Amino acid sequence: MDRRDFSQKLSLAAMASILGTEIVFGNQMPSTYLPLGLQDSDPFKLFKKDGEMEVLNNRPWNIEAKAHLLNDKITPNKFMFIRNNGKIPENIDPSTWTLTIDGESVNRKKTYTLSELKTKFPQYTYQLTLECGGNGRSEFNPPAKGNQWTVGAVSCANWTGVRLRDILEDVGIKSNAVYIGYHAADTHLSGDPNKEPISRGVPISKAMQDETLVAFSMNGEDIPIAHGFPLRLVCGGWPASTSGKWITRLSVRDVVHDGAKMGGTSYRVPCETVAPGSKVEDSNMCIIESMPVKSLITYPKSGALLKEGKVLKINGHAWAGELEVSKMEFSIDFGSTWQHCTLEKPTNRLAWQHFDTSVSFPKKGYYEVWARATDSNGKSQPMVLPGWNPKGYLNNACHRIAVKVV
Ligand SMILES: Nc1nc2c(c(=O)[nH]1)N[C@H]1C(S)=C(S)[C@@H](COP(=O)(O)O)O[C@H]1N2
Ligand SMILES: [Mo]
Repeated sequence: MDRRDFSQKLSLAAMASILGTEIVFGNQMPSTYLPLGLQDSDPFKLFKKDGEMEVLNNRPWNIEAKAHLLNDKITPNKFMFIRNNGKIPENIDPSTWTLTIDGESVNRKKTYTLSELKTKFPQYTYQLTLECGGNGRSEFNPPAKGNQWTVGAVSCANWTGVRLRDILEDVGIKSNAVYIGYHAADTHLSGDPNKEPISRGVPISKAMQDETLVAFSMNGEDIPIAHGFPLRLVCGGWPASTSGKWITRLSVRDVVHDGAKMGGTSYRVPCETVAPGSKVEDSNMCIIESMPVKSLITYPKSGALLKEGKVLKINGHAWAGELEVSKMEFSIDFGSTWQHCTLEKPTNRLAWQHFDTSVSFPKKGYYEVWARATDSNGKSQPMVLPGWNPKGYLNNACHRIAVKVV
């Protein structure tokens, strides 16, 4: 999308809100004109994103990748989706940034500066898959409200930081700890300083895993602003909403954390399958934990043309939440028969795995290549939409690309 498309998607009111003031004479402004004062808000420049990324929403910023943009084994910033619930904090000063550990289940609350965190604890780097719980939402029917993610709300970057476990052990936590909840510096869209846009967390068992990091760098550099600079929680394999950005406080709770977007239909799905469109009792909703098995063909782009008699090399990634992917297959006959792909081991636990293969086609014509991953418990991706849920989470249906043999 170029700047012209971007300006066409913005209403006068939206432009005024970004500028922070009314555009006097705005009704005289040509409809496709982008005011100079807004040019810094060009999200591609602002966040250093590739021009092919898709802006789903500008208030708050939500930007997704396309399948073919995710071809790198390690996702670079320019292709990393952005999912914000509120306004990105402004005027971040890392030299005064602190992280406080508090809550019912700490012995004593403790505050660390950024440099204390960096020097006091050993540092680790892991490649971690972060997928938004709502990735794939656009396919549900009846449709679910929210960003209409297609397939691109997933990333797998290298994250460097300290283990949350090491921090919690340094603070001292009580045996009644059940959950941790994050609090962050982003602000609510309403402007109400007493409201948090999001405050989620994970059970203490996930918090204590080796790979659960309080991270300060991504792909060897400071975390980009949009992705949580200067400090973020990273809980690979779980809905990325648990990976709090811009964190200032972590509460060790003696109950399941009850922060913003922990209840209702937020990041929760019916505990048992329900008919599409059903109303579900609050008590029958369960918090999403490990993400389901999924895969993405990142090469070639859907719509590829191939000369008759040639083989098509395809490749992509597969991931399975807390589990490993144990098998990767493809089909060219709409799922009637499946053939194996070559599948690599993950770099570390919770990193996506790469697959590739060569596909032969019997004759000229239109085909679809469908990809299906199976996790280490033997569960495979569904060929069509999985269970409907009110907010459209957890769509792990097989990814498919169109191919024409000419
Ligand atoms: N503080 C804060 N952390 C947050 C969010 C947010 O809005 N504010 N969004 C969450 C959600 S829903 C997702 S999917 C991931 C997105 O991470 P990314 O923008 O770095 O890709 O961040 C999570 N952490
Ligand atoms: Mo998300």
